[in-house]
Amino acid sequence: MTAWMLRTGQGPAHPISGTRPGMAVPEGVGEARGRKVCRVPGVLGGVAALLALACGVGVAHGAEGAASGAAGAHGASTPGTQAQAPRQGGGGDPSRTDDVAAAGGSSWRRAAGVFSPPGSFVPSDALTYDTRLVPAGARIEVTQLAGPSATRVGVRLRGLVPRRAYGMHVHTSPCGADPVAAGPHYQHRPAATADPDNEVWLDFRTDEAGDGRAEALHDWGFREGGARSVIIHDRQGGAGERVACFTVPFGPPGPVE
Ligand SMILES: [Cu+2]
Repeated sequence: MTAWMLRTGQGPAHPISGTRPGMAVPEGVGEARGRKVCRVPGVLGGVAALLALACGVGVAHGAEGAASGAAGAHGASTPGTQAQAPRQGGGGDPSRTDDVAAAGGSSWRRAAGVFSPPGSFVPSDALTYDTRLVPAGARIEVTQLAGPSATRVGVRLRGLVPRRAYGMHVHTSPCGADPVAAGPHYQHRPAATADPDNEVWLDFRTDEAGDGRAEALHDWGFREGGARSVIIHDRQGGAGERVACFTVPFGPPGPVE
């Protein structure tokens, strides 16, 4: 069973949990508390509640603390924002957490998981096909902010090989034991150019601790059900061996259905 929940994550209290009904969520809360600021491009800005959600929740890493979400779910019912009811994710992965929220014409989603090889005793939606490059226990977090006319996808990874370049894209199908199960790259214009404008490329380089992050912004949104995973590759660019996969239910523009 996958839990869909809004949770506080680590660190300071959730910025929304202290907000009374009728109060607008102040922008820049994360900044005021000295945390890393969550930057939302202007084209996606203007939805204060979502911005606060993206800043306040999105900074959490990995799937730790999944049990802390129940209490936070109520605190997040900001006016104009709706937390989504629990929804079945993929495969009954106990290490997985998913969040989803909507405000106005925008939606925000987050999925986090812990990598393990296919066929592991504990099933996972985050599969590593090469444990030298993506060790078992490495973590991934994917966020999607979908506005009416733009989509931002962000990824954070922990526990990979330090100071190494990895390639990454959004793919069309859920992950499977076979790396090819995730299908080809998602393309905005099908059968068109394979480049970062028509596809979602999330190439990144890890730091000395083996952590990495990437972000992609497009002025288009995903087709419903058309984008279902991210694949990590052994090299950057448009191709490369598939070394890991995480099933992510990317959504179309607009409010969460
Ligand atoms: Cu790919």
